[in-house]
Amino acid sequence: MNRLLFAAAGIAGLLAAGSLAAAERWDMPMAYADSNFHTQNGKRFAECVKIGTGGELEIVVHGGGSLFKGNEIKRAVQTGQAPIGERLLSAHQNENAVFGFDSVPFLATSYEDSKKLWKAARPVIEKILEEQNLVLLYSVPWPPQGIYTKKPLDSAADMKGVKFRAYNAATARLAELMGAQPVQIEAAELSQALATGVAESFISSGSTGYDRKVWEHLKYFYDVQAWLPRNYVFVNRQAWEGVDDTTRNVLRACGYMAEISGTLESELLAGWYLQQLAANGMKVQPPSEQLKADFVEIGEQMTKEWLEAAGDAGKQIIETYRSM
Ligand code: PCA
Repeated sequence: MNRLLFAAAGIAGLLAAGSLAAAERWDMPMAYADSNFHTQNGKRFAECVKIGTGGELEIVVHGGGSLFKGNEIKRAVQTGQAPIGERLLSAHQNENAVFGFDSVPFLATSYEDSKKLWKAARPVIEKILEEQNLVLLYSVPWPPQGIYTKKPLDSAADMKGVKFRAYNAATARLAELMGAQPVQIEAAELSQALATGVAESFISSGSTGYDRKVWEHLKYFYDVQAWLPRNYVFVNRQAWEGVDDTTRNVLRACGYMAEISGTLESELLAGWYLQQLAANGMKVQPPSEQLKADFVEIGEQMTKEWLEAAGDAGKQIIETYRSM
């Protein structure tokens, strides 16, 4: 009898422990539209983690800046208000110029080069994030960046006085160097900014133009292919240390796969997005010789400025990248 009671108590104890362990749920704020490929990739990552941990860790993705706005996400994860999140990496360029390695004009303009540049930069970025209480999991690039305008653009001089939506320090500086007026706006607010005239032009991928249906307000897309900026996914250190080794391994493995599949998808969709802009009435074209020459000049200036601001860490990234 005693033995039976003991066994029953043991089973009850195990069940209680089991149900406690299964209760882990992580909210994952993301800044971009629910339908965006980064957000969809994040959802597949969450599914992978759920399956890999047998349901012990459930990650719930909140797209479109619905839980925290884009510019709040990093802080929220650093302070543990959210255990995991995704953000545009170069958005932190103001805080540390090194975060803008992927927005140096014409440094890496293809997917192949973007992967190399990330390989060179990753250990440096990982270390900076570590000092900020964050664990880096994975990163996926946006398609190449081009210029959206209302009017035809033949040279940089045509941008004089134009209200230019910026998403990081590099895009704000680009606006300045073209004589345009930079205004920082999150992608989630872009359609409204164009509708109300707060912004009249911007640089971004075909992906964001498609997500935000910018053909309702703008007419031209110039396929400049200036750079491929990255989103990255990161975890609060205490949350990371609060789960067991097996869970951390699953997070790493799913992150690894999410980086590969997300990057492939970005590349596969890049051309399709531009076709969609054209199908919706936009003129999608390469830049004129003059515009190209102007961008090269502006790009050289921005590269010089970035190298000065990013110091030794920046130099190390570029040297490693060039040696690959
Ligand atoms: N889309 C994001 C960043 C880069 C991109 O292609 C945006 O415009 O906010």
